[in-house]
Amino acid sequence: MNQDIPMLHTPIKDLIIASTKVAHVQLGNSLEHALLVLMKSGYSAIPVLDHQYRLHGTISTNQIINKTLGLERFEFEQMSVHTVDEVMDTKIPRLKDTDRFMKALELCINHPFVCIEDDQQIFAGIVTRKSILALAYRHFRNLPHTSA
Ligand code: 4BW
Repeated sequence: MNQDIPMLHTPIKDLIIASTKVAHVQLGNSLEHALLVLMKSGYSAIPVLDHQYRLHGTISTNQIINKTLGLERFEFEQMSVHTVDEVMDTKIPRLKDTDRFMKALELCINHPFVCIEDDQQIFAGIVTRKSILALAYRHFRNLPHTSA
């Protein structure tokens, strides 16, 4: 039955935001630097890469702020002491651009974006919930109307 739905055959390649356009931080960067990148890019979470562009995890504003939470105040000075390696989320879903669209669709239920990597674990970009929803919307909009 799935064979009848053209949307499901969309190559993941067609949905990728290329790595060059994705804001990211590197292993070893301070939390202060990561927060700056997050605030300047406007995104709430971004990938963490190493110098070879391999994907290690993602980091969010929330994780950084939580790390600075003291008993009675935010200890913002901690942001220059700690690095992204200490707080990043390493248990993240990953896709290859050869994976099926259904896999991306399923992962985007619980993740606002999913990172794409190649066979050498080199980061290739992201697929966002927005691009998946836009594709689904175009598909449903073009379906013939049924009378109620
Ligand atoms: O700066 C922004 N520009 C645009 N065009 N849209 C934005 C921006 N910031 C937020 N948005 C919108 C998008 O619709 O708000 C949604 C939630 O953003 P988020 O999660 O919580 O920062 C955005 O939805 P989306 O495009 O489906 O993106 C889902 C998530 O993917 C974002 C962010 O964590 C990540 N992301 C998207 N584009 C990115 C990126 N991370 C780094 N670089 C990019 N270019």
